[in-house]
Amino acid sequence: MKPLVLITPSFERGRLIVRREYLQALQEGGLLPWPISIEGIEEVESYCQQAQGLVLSGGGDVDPIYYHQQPHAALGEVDPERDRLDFAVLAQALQRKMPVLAICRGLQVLNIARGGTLIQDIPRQKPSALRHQQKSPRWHKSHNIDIVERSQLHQIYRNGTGQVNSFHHQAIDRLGKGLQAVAHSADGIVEAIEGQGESFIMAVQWHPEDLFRNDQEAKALFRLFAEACKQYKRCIFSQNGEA
Ligand SMILES: [Mn+2]
Repeated sequence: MKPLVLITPSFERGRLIVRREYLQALQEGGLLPWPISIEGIEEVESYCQQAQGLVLSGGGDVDPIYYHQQPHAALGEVDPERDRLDFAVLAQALQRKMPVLAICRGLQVLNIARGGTLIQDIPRQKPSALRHQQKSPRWHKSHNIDIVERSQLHQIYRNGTGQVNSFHHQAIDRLGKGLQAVAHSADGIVEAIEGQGESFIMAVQWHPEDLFRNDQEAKALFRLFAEACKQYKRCIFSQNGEA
């Protein structure tokens, strides 16, 4: 049985948007992706009961009210329904110690959920930073990252450095509780975080789903998440005495 993993979509004019690259990357990692809509918000607990992992996908900006700030002039598009869904499903997943893979916006949602804050617009609030909104194709790797040695991510990037794509104008400012920054770009922007507890919580500021076809590290990231989801399933079964 392949593990079912919930994935949050974006909402555009009455449609759910999940880019195919997410579904392909998760399927190739041995997982069955299961998009969850705002229509399921009352059922978030039931969805989580049946899932073995959660993917928070990319998307627009989180409403800064969630981290007690007023909107900066350069804040991008905000979708209150998406915010509500993402925080509701993440809270359930964390409570259940379900494996979480958070991508781009997802990393920011995770950080805020743990009490952290964001730089609302990198170019204006940190003018010396690199370009993090690349204007090259999504599969192109535009900047380097350095990976912290004692981290799960370092199991993938064994020589401590890597190259990633970059499509974000926001970034972590204050880190949330129970999280560790495990990768940075040369300008000091946080590019990946992990949970410090025993459950699998991995978040990256780049888009591995757009790289995985030609990038061994991106493939390995989805495999690592898939492995955590499989372990989570076994754990549930043994708790119920059904294993
Ligand atoms: Mn970046």
